[in-house]
Amino acid sequence: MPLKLVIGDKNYSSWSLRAALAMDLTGSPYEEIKVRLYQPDSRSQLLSHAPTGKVPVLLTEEGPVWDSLAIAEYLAERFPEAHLWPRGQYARALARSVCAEMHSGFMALRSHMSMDLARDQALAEIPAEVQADIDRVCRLWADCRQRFGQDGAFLFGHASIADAFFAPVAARLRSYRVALPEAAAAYVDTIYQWPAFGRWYQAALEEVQG
Ligand SMILES: N[C@@H](CCC(=O)N[C@@H](CS)C(=O)NCC(=O)O)C(=O)O
Repeated sequence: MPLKLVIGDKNYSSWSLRAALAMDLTGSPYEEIKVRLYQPDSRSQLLSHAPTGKVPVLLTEEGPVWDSLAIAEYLAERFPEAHLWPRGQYARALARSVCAEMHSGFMALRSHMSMDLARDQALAEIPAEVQADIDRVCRLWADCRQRFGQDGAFLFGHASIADAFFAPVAARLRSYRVALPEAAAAYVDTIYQWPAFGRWYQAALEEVQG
């Protein structure tokens, strides 16, 4: 039985995108089950897959795994040869630190600039707390790239779970037309050139166009 990934709307569900990118990094085929969010039956459909009633959920032979971070860790363990985390103990620890920071932080950025891949419009004004989150993201990206990015254009050189976690942020910065330092703008380009992201992005645009 292939793994099944339960996701939400591709245009809006940033946590689903993270899990899908991590899944893609494994190179293993999987089945996608999409639950449209914000519909009258969304809640009951979501609850049929996992007790949290949220996406993403990974359906394994042994049962569901929910929450993007747990899914990423499960995939990294199940497909060790795919190196979903970077090589090197400290590189992995730093990658886990920035993923955890993303998972539990950047509240202002997340609430004022919710993911909307089809959007191409700046906010009228960027609140100070959002700008602080943006500045932190740019610093964090620069630090990872400077320390571990020599072998490629991703945060730790090759694409890893850290890029899966920050791809939705890159997408927000582009779709809300945020002015960025050169290195951060280059990283946003890297994400848009990532084939797995590109496929999700195209599907999101088609989803919104109906
Ligand atoms: N911490 C969770 C967050 C999951 C989450 O909030 N998912 C949203 C969509 S991106 C959701 O399922 N919303 C539906 C709802 O709350 O009813 C994770 O990392 O997977």
